[in-house]
Amino acid sequence: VPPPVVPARPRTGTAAKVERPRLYKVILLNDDFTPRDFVVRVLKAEFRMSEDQAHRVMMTAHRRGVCVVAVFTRDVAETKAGRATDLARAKGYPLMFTTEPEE
Ligand code: NFA
Repeated sequence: VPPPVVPARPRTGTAAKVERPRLYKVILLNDDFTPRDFVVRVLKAEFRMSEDQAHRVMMTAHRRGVCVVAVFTRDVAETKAGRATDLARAKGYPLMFTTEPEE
């Protein structure tokens, strides 16, 4: 009969290092056409913001050109930015959300 297979005891000092996934910012871009109320509605629907938070983010982008909406893993950031941009496109507005890596 073959000898039993005994798993090797993990060596000390070689524990696998766990790295945090890189995070991506979702960025709201200002434009001259999308109504303020619609921007607020999209922020509330796609990013689960309160009326207050959504209004502040919208006004920051309106005044400064861009505003960071939130940070997520890459997949979630790209999905949310795409869905939010698509909601606007469906109404004929040029509203745009982009993503970029942190740091
Ligand atoms: N600038 C747009 C307006 O005056 C509002 C807006 C804010 C659009 C933030 C896009 C992003 N109607």
